[in-house]
Amino acid sequence: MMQDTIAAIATPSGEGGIAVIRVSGDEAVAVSDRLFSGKSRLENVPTHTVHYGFIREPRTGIRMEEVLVTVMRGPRSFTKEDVVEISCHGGFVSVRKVLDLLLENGARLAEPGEFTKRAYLNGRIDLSQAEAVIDLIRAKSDRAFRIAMKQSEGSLSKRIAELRHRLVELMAHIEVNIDYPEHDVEELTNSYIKDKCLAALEDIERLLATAEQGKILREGLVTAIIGRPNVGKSSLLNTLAQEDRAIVTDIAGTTRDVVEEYVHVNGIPLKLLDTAGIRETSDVVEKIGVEKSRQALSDADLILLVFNGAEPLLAEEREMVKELADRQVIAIVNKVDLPQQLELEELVKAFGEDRVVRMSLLEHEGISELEKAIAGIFFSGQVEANDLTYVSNARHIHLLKSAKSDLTEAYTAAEGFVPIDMIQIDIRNAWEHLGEIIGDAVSESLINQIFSQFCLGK
Ligand SMILES: Nc1nc2c(ncn2[C@@H]2O[C@H](COP(=O)(O)OP(=O)(O)OP(=O)(O)O)[C@@H](O)[C@H]2O)c(=O)[nH]1
Ligand SMILES: [Mg+2]
Repeated sequence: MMQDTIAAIATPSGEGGIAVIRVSGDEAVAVSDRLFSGKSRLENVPTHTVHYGFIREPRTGIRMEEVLVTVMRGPRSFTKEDVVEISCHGGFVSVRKVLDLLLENGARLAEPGEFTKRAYLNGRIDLSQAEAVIDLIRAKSDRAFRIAMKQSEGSLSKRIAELRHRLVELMAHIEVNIDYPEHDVEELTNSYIKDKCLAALEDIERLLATAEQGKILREGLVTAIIGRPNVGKSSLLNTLAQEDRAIVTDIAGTTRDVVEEYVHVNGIPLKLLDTAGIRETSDVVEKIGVEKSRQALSDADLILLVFNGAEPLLAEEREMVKELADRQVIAIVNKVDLPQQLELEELVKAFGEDRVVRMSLLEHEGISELEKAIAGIFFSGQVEANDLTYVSNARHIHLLKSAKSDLTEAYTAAEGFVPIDMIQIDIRNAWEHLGEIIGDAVSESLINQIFSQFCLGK
């Protein structure tokens, strides 16, 4: 079934300089040859070469497109099958025409993710690498991209394989002990099992510790800019976005709706939400805006709480400070270019010294201090900044947690002198759960579900 030849447009739809159609399968070269006319037939060209020519409608011989065709014979290709990539003009109609001709001449339209699925089924990449390809396509920041790239190269797979290898060794030891109790192998004491489980648990912990950061790098740290009217919230959004995204005026209550913008601070992606200033109001529109601000406030991972340094704290601001005591907050005291009236101590006491930043958005002061404070929060998880093996996929996190609980059980059992063949079962479960991350023994429906997340042509 996997032998049939598939084709799909590999580039996004719409106008572009060029568009690429990818064909993969046993017949990839033969099907392309039916349409292609150039200096030589594609079946005769060396692998990994590019050829100029035309796509012709085979029945009439009419030239449809001017193309460059790349031939990559398996197994040295993305799918390990014969692959032909046809680059043609970027207009939607011309690409579509070429694709239709391929489909009329022996290829079948690929399902979303089918190329990557073949790469997986043909053993070129494992499941976690395939999933990283999805992340690569969706990466919203340089950093997220680099992490996905690392994973697609197999950095997570390697860590998982090492872990599993050590569990196999442990299982083998236990096996020998069960089969030949008189055999003089390394004496298998409960403390030996406990040591091995503990070491594996530490590794799993370390991977799980990266999970939170990994998710943020993929999706952006949801950051709400909150404060009463006119303190400079929209000015802050514009400064961080480096463009005038939100309207700034000296009228209190300028922002009515939530304004969203993706920005990067020291490589950390933030999904910034500028909100309406929070105050009591009888204005119907503003009231809805304030409601939305409160919603953004409760959903946020990080809150940038903005104050006007030129005015003393109001009672409702004190209330807010108290309310947010157990959230991730950076207090921003804005307008330090004006004579100051705000008591800093109160904020320092509530949020801590390095979480209170004095700024003048008008004069562009304090920006690097704010960036430092944000990075401080992000990296407080103590992940080495250069260790790019992040776990960010919900499926991987779930499986790591399962393996963790299996090994914890094995450890407890060893402590309680439970018979070792019972302990063996827990260790095997952990080994299997870890295996599912890289696609060892996963069900077909799971594979289909994972690959259906891909876009067409990938
Ligand atoms: N002096 C001074 N004025 C500032 C500073 N930052 C912002 N402003 C001014 O403060 C006013 C309000 O700024 P905005 O950014 O619109 O404030 P906001 O918090 O979004 O206000 P709302 O949307 O009404 O809640 C504008 O006139 C800004 O020019 C600053 O650092 N110093
Ligand atoms: Mg505003």
